[in-house]
Amino acid sequence: MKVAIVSDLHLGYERFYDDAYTQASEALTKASEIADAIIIPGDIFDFRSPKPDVIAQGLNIFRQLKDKMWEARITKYSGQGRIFTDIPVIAIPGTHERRAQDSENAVEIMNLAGFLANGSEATIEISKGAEKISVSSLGGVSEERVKDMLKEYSFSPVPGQFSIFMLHQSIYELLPFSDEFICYDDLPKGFDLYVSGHIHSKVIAKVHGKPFLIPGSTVLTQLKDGEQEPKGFFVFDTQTNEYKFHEISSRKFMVERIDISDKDPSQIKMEVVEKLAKATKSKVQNKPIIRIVLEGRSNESTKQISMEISEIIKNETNAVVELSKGNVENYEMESNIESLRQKSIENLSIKDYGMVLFLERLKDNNYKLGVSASELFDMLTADTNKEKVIKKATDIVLESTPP
Ligand SMILES: [Mn+2]
Repeated sequence: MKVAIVSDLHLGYERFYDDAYTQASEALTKASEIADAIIIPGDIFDFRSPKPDVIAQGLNIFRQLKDKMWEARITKYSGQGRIFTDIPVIAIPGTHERRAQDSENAVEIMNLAGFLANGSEATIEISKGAEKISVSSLGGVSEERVKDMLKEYSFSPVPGQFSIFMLHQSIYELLPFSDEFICYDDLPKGFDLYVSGHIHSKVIAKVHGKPFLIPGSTVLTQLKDGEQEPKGFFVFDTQTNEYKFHEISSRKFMVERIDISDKDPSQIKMEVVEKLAKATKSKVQNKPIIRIVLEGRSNESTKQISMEISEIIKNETNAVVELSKGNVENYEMESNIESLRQKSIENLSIKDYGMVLFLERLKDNNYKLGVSASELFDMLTADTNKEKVIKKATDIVLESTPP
């Protein structure tokens, strides 16, 4: 059976709203043409409570999948919830969709509508002719709870079937900055394929000797170095154990680094002009995004240099250009661990980055209340009404903390 892995569609992502929709649509349509089944390891939506317009985008895309004549079908569901379709499209909620317990997430709404099967904390069997495969999944949970959840559900492969394990979590080997993150070794043993979302650039690794795949997001979100590679999805063939990455036509993103050390502004300006000319040489339908990163040390003030470059950027019509001078001030070599950590942080969304800072701050202050730190973070970011969330969080903290 051919299984497509499409992840982190981020429908509703404000900065590239149209890209998010068209690229998600292209990825899923292409996947449905090539594959017998589609699995989605989280973040279909960019928000925990997507607006009706964004839900409508989701319904539009998934309705087309529903209308396809699938030969493969879901033939068994083992889990606590219920599913309402037998089409082989299985998804789990990710970080961006995760909500406090007892409130419905958008993936469950799609499940209730029968547009996909919510695979969270369940094992789903898909059959095509005589071949049966199974997909076991843990929906995205807070990082403190993930180890307990894995223990609680003690996922195991289905004997005699090609078995896939799907999740949406930070993995320590890829994001080494919290002891709470699970390691590859913490994943349940015995599966034939491991699949995760959450990280927005492509990852190919091995877990317990078997392939571990993250396709990355279908839309540009963070404008970090790792997002320069083409977007797309994996298709895994369970018969041959081979897999292939299929590209989609995503907006191009380029990072151009310019070392400003010992150069005067006119030299730097010229380099910027040259880099932009080169980057926009081939004409494409969607204007590419180019991030110019200034590096090094200069005697000229960076403000002066930025001003000069801003002029060029304003006049560029073939691209969307961004200027970043983050590396100018602190150019000294950092320790290896610190630089690895910084690099990993670059792969996080703003929300996750906020959570990292929040967790670190709590740790520094010896936080030990009855509510886990990331649950507290979730509560505090659940609503835009500050007083309401603070009151609710205080109530829960006081209730659950032993005197
Ligand atoms: Mn994501």
